[in-house]
Amino acid sequence: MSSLTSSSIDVRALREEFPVLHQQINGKPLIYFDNAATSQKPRVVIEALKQYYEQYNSNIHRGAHHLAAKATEAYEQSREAARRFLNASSIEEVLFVRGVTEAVNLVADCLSRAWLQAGDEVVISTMEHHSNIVPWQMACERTGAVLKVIPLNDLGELDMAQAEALITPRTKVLSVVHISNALGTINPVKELVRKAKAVGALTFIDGAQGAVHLPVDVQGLDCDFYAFSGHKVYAPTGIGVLYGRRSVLEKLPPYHGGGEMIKEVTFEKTTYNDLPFKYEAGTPNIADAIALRYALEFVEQIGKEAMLRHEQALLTYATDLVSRIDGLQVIGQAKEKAGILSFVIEGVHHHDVGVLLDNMGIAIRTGHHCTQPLMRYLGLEGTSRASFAVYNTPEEVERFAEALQKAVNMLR
Ligand code: C6P
Repeated sequence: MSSLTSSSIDVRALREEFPVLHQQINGKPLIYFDNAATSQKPRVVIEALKQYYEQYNSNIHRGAHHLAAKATEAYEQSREAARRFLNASSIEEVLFVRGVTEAVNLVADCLSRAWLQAGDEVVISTMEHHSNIVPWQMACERTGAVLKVIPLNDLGELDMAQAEALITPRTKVLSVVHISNALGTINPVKELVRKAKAVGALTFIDGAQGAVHLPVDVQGLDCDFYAFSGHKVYAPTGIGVLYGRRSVLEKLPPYHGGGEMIKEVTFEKTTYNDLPFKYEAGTPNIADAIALRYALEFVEQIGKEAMLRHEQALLTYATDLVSRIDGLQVIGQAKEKAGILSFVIEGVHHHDVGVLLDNMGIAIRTGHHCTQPLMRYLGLEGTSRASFAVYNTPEEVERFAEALQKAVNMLR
């Protein structure tokens, strides 16, 4: 693999859209391989933020003036873009949140007040991010429900036989990650949702990594909830989307109380607003929500399939090159994997790898990746992780593999 254009995507042209990529770090051209943590932002997104603040900054759904109307329209257009992105059937099912963490907290909190009871079971998996563990533990503590955890096989895939055994009529919630941020595994979420629905459970898919690498169709998946964070999909931080099935959201209580989420307030009683506003208390993150639309359209224009092909080609190439390094073990060898490469190297601490690569201008993430239970399960303290985005190139992968070999030589 030697050309900048490894697929139908013109990566050279695309890189021009990302100003941050064109800089030197420690005297070397930046290679940004920390995309699973957060992706860089294209000019259209940065411009959308600038335009909002320079031209029509205003609160939404409230003012009678021109700027308020313009901001409200842009905000709601973004909701429509998110609806299309997830193929939800209606904008009433599309809630703006800060990100996946807030989405899981919202759902777990509401379900703990209106769905879960003592003795019920919540099924998650061993590869969950802390965001999809801790809110459920809190919900279980509050209700007396019990957390059950699907184990993995040696490749870092969900053990589907065990999943089958764990999903029983006691299961009231199944909450699993679409793509593991630590292993890269793409989970068979449709099959899991089908199993959970067959026993009457509600289903939540953590799409923090899934939404950027895979086409998502919430109607096809038939899940009750699906969440993603904007900042991993080329949008700003502080904005994300929670899809919720309308019939479920209608029955659940609100999460936060305050302005916007009400129809009428008296000191005796409050009636709640219609969906989606029932779940959007207070002045929302207007600017970042508006910019989200430009990021989603940017992704749609390139095409998720083309992006996935490009990122998987980089993954295959990188896996091949780094596997030649003596003592390197790839962590997560699932048959279905997205552009995330976790590895450990015998006799070398992952933190030192990160520091030396940074000295050579290469940004990766090292540590437990907010998946401490997974690391414990694997008997690891942490890994080094390179994660790819649409603007990364085979040439960067080659430089990364060379730099990694150099780092290992220095550390041994
Ligand atoms: N993972 C990573 O480097 P927030 O922070 O709310 O945007 O997303 C949380 C989250 C939930 N689930 C998965 C699968 C994730 O990957 C993340 C965020 C980053 O892997 C930061 S820890």
